[in-house]
Amino acid sequence: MTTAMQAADFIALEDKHGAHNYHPLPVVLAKGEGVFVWDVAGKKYYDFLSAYSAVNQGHCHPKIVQALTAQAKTLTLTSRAFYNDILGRYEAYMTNYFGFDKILPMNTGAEAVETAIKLTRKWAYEKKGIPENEAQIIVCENNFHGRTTTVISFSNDPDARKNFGPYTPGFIKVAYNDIDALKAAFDNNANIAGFLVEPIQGEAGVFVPDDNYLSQAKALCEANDALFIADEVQTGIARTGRLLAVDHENIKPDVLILGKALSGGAYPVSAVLANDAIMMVIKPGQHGSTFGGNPMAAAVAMAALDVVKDEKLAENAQYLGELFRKEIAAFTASNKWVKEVRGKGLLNAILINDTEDSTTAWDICLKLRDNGLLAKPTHGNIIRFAPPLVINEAQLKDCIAIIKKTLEEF
Ligand code: IF1
Repeated sequence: MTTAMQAADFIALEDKHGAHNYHPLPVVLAKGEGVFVWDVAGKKYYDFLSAYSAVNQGHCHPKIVQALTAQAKTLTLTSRAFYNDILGRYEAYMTNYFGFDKILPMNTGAEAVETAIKLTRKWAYEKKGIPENEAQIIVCENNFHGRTTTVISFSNDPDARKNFGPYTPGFIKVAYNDIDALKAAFDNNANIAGFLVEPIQGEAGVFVPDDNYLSQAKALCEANDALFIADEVQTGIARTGRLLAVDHENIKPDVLILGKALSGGAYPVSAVLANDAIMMVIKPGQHGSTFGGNPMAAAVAMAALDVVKDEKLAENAQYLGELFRKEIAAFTASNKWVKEVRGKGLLNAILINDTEDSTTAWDICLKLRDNGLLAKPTHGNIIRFAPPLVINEAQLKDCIAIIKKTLEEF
């Protein structure tokens, strides 16, 4: 009789047979439901990472699982060589839901970012008249937009880019949340095609820009005939308390990038949305993907977005996010480990009172795990807190108590 495999056995398998491109928190998960996950020993945890904001609708949401399994038994993939009976419906659903003329469906967030870059460049050459191969896209310092070679070409994180060169040219970096820096970039460069920005910088450590930064940036793009490209892969789908983070400033991006919770974490689904004047520069055969817009993705994404509306996840994130920040902010006054809490909706982070290279944030996350809450540091001394948006007030208060208890005992 083989004894049940223990956590250490699963970790050993990954260590031996898997690339070491991650350093996971030592916990081995076996089940997820709503805001909870269970490890292989049956211990229950609150998931406060939500798979990097992909599981906004909660783990294994029945409506999403139902859509996934029904489609899986019917038609999983046709490729775009042929039409099928669900892609058009999905495209109509998405363009109506987000208010754009067209959607270009992809699979991962990085692929959608790459698609947005290609679209912006092609628009710049064919509509704006920028000389071919001269297009520049402005990006922000400390950005995170994915792991492909072009995307890491404009990263300033040494881990993300070192020894992956040569790098893709055509990007200008400006300080985040600095309108003067953005204006100077426009004034000092002729061939700006667009400005690619995260409405909140997630991986950098949940940096929320000043009110009106995004609307001023959008105005600068308009004044310079450049595209405002919003990467809402992490901040979108109700995470920050509105359907999109840009909705807090009531601005409409020229190009919208979605991923992660677009599928509720049940399947890789991403998308780029834009109006015809931009999207129609891409002609048949000029861009694509084997799985882009596949029937599974279409079925899952429509169910996942229904859940966002039906269960009022944005409103819930807005209300509980304010409660979370208020409680933790009050706590910082009496606890030496927490210097600051920041965020919007249920995308929050605490700044730990230690140096960037200390293991304190990691050690605190190990204690949080022992106390039944899973979270992970982003950079050095910052711990991100992002539970599924289906969390209720009682559960959130329970989690706040766990966080306070852990920090008091630390
Ligand atoms: C990792 C966090 C990082 C993203 C934004 C595009 C993508 C992401 C704003 C690419 C992906 C993931 C990637 C994952 C960790 C996680 C992450 F901030 F969300 F925690 F790294 F910044 N735009 N973010 O946040 O989407 O290709 O991954 O589907 O790579 O370690 P993807």
